[in-house]
Amino acid sequence: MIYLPFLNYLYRNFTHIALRPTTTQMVAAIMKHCYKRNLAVVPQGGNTGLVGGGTPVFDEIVLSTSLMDDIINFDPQSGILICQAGCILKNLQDYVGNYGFTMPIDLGARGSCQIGGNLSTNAGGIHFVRYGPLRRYVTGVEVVVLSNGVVLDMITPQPMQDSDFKQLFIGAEGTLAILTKVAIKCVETAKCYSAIMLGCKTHHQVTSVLMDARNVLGHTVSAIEVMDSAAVSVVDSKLGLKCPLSPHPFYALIETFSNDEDQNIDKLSHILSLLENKFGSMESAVSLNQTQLSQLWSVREHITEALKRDGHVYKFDISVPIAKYFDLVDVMRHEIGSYSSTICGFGHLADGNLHLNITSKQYDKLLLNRIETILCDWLVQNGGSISAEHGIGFHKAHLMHGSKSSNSLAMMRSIKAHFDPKNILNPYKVVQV
Ligand code: FAD
Ligand code: 2HG
Ligand code: ZN
Repeated sequence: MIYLPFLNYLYRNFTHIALRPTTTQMVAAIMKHCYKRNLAVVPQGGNTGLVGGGTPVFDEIVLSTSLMDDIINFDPQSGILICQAGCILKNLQDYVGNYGFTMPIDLGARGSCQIGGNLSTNAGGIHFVRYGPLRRYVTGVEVVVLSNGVVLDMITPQPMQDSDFKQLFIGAEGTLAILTKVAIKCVETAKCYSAIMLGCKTHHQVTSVLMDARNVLGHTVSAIEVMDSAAVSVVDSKLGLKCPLSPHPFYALIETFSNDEDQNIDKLSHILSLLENKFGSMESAVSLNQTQLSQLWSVREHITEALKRDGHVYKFDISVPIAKYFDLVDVMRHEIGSYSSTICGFGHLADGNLHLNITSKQYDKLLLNRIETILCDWLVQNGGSISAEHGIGFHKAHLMHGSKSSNSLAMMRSIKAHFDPKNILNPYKVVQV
């Protein structure tokens, strides 16, 4: 019996069988067998997903792509990378980096998550503000194994215009097919990366940072991240990592990359002076080299890990109007502050993507119900969606009706029934059939 890490309070989360094929043909053979015998399968990449999409709920077989990690081809002229779905993102970043290219996605789980998992969740990440959705870079191509074992090879030597239906499988969270190979257009690497961290006192200051950063940096902006003091404190208390700035209610982190380091620093300093003209002096720290850049990112990138050590984590990844970015965090503190340990907000401000995390000593079903009710009411009243970048998986499936019309849900179910008529591919996830 193989035990799988993560999320073990909510469902069984172990499997009797985990299979680790190395080729598309092996995946096809497994799916043919499972289709014949009505055996349910969970596709699993790096298992870093945060909505319970890649873990079994009852007795599903885990099909892991962790041994499907061959880089098949990289063309430095087109920037197109073709690889198996189990390649770890960081390995791909390093590989194409040798040719002066970068992957059009980056996220904290880069050292474990796989490109197949990134595409299946259509992951966002810290550079979304710069590159936009990952699906945009998938060049008309991939190999997909359907639930009955049929292989669809949509990898062509030259990228085609969108004449196929590959986009259906991107963001499908393993419910329609298993991605076995992908082809992605990489982007050219800029030479210099710089960042500034700013201590902010109010919500209004935080949103002003966003506007000024966008105006000054234009297309050279690569990240606009924020976190509140509760997020920073938990990283300090659980991991001993200190924030470079003194305590503030909020912190903003702006990153830029271009080919001119002096210009980067000048622009970051200009943002600071614009803000200081409006709000008076602000505490800040600017990175002048790679080590300092990593230090500025360190607290932000360790929040997820720190929260895991703070008890049971109720994790919400929502899209909200930017003007109300932190409002829901305040509402939660007011409504359930005395029943929880930590309530914090952080995330990708420029994308209106808030990570609301709440912890309590142990899993409490009543508390979860209360949080979900407050959250859904707030989203209805203020506009927003229950999922921004992590997907729906198992955790959010019962909340889908709040964000999608019944017609949309019916259409999703009929697409699912078409590709997976026996409902053996990642059942219980995304849409309830
Ligand atoms: P898994 O967790 O293994 O699976 C995720 C889903 O994809 C499951 O539904 C699974 O069934 C399906 N799947 C996996 N591989 C395949 C395949 N080959 N074919 C079909 N289906 C498949 N997400 C963001 O969007 N932005 C972030 O900034 C971000 N930061 C993170 C930081 C940390 C520290 C952590 C732990 C997670 C973060 N995530 C973030 C969550 C994110 O979804 C994942 O890290 C990543 O995209 C999932 O990849 P994975 O290989 O681990 O997939
Ligand atoms: C991030 O942006 C990830 O760091 C994880 O999306 C967010 O843990 C979370 O809630
Ligand atoms: Zn995120």
